[in-house]
Amino acid sequence: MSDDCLFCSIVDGDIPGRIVAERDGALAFLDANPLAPGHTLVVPRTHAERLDDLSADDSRAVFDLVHDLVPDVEAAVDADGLNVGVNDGEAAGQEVPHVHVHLVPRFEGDGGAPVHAVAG
Ligand code: D5M
Repeated sequence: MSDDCLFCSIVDGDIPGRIVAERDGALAFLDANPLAPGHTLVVPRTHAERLDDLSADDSRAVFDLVHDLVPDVEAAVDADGLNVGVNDGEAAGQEVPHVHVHLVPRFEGDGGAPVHAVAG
């Protein structure tokens, strides 16, 4: 737990989150400002600001949960694909300094940008 960390507060149940899945080392909840229906965030339970700060166990917990959720999130909103990504560091657009993986459902013809266009 880190004081004043929004996602630690969700992990600890101090502020509400729309929880999608829970594991020992990781938690998934719906993004409060979704880019698409079903936009989900996966976070480590233990505070880590950047990917490089994650322990190997927490990294496994987070990315195993991402892997398991991909088909579930896609099916839940009948999406055609997903963008899966991390804004790692302020320069990359990270606003909440607690590692989180975005799973953003995508739909044929939705007009959104692919990840490779982000810095293009
Ligand atoms: O993304 C931070 C993401 O966190 C952004 O998509 C909004 C989301 N967010 C902000 N507050 C909340 C709460 N309270 N619940 C759920 N989701 C939230 P970043 O990659 O840091 O730019």
